[in-house]
Amino acid sequence: MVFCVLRGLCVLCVDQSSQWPLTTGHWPLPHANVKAVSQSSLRHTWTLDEIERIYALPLPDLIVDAQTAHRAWQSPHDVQGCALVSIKTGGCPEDCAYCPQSAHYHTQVKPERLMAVTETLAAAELARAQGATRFCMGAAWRDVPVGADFNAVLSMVRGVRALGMEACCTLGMLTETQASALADAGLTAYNHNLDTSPEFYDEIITTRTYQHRLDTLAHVRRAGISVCCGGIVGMGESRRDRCRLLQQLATQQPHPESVPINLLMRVEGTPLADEPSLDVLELVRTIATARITMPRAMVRLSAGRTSLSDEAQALCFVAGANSVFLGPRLLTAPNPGLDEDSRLFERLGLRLSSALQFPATH
Ligand code: SAM
Ligand code: DTB
Ligand code: SF4
Repeated sequence: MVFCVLRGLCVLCVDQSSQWPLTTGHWPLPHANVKAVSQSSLRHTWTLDEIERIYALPLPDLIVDAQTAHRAWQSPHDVQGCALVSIKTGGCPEDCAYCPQSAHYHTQVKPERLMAVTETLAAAELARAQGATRFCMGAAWRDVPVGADFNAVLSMVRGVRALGMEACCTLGMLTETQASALADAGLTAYNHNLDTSPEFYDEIITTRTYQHRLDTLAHVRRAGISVCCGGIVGMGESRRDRCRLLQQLATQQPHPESVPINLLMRVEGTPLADEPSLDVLELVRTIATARITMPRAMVRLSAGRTSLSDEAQALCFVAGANSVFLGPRLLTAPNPGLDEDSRLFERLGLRLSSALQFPATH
């Protein structure tokens, strides 16, 4: 076995008390060996101080550690392609300060009713043909309405699974009963973001609490659905807030299976429209720290890619991002087109993975 070349000097190897990173120096290679290591060898005890020290490493050291973790736990050249469709757009009663779909703000988004099941499944089929393995359905709801709309969502989930794709939903708050109905329909993953640190949260959202979000995540987990949970950077939060968000995620047991990192898209009409742009290297550091502290997770470079150069995106992948949304639209905001992405992946020597993260029973 090969061990970390920085042994003794490396910030991760010096923590001799932890199970993960491994106590004898971290990340034996090749990654195939390490994949067999059970969930119990991942660390869930990260302190804020530890996360801040990792985040603030000299950039080359941070990247080496993130790449080492990436190669130990992930297939280094594969990128998961997820497709996103807004099945119910706009008119949301929540006041998330970043969101163009909130009814509290005047944006270009026109509210739309729930999309038909057939239309949704046609979009999923197209996404599959374009290389996506996961289909994510987003609804601008505070919580899921019981009745016909929820039944339609269950049909969408069943239909997406029947296409051989992973199905993900993001529908707002969920009760335990709704989570188990989604699980019974075959839902692979549920996306519900913590968005930011508990301390900064009230600056961004006042209509639901951090605890509400944690409760929904617990319901998802209990139903046996995989958790997709991350946040947004660039909303005016401090570096400490970004580290606190990562601590919230990395101390969950188990870690979220997917961690979307969104770069704020400043949308006209929202309170954050004029927020100064974030130093891109802060996004890179956030991704690298997510990769190091949650090495088994898919770290998704999510919203905001249209404002990044190819070189900035390259750094994000080098820092451990291994998933993106494919196609020219996210929910309501733009995203790089398929041609642009295939040119980018070609330039970087990366490929869209055809393997499912959860191939069998989810
Ligand atoms: N209504 C559901 C909810 O809030 O959970 C699902 C949809 S919501 C749009 C999903 C996530 O998109 C949010 O939690 C946020 O992280 C991200 N998002 C929304 N608007 C964004 C923006 N302008 N820039 C970056 N990320 C954004
Ligand atoms: C996530 O974390 N990012 C995606 C997905 N989960 C649902 C959504 C990004 C939304 C960007 C703004 C928009 O398209 O309206
Ligand atoms: Fe509604 Fe979700 Fe947008 Fe918040 S992020 S306003 S909950 S659609």
